Amino acid sequence: MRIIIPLVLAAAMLSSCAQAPQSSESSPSGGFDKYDRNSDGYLSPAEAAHDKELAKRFKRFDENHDGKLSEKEFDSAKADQQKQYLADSAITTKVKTALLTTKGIPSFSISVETYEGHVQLSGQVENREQIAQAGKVAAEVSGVRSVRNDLRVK
Ligand SMILES: [Ca+2]
Ligand SMILES: [Ca+2]
Repeated sequence: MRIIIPLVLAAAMLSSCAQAPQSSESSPSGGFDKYDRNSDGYLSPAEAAHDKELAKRFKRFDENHDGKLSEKEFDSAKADQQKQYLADSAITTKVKTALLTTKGIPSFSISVETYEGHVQLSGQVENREQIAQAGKVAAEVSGVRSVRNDLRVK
């Protein structure tokens, strides 16, 4: 019994460790300590580099231009990332709805992805007219900045 209990504990710890990255990614802000590897209270460009979204926002959110992100600057960058993610999700939903409510488009065969307002359509449809029409419908949705139409005829 003495052996079994620590094993169960170890298994529980392992499974909670495995879940940790997932839960921290879904939180809108926070996780600063995870990024601040040398624990100096700031993020250097190198520390931010492994997170593509954070690296992209580094300069814009370094408000005092000291070449590093404070926790407050980091929180602003993460909040902006979350805002962008929600805006993109809303656009994806609107495009899907527009496709669904347009007659003659096999909307269930079309997958929609949005990144910073740029929409990508992919999947297989029956003919070239459907490809053109789906692209047109997507482009007309508000908030869409561009459409990459990767639809193919079956
Ligand atoms: Ca640091
Ligand atoms: Ca700064």
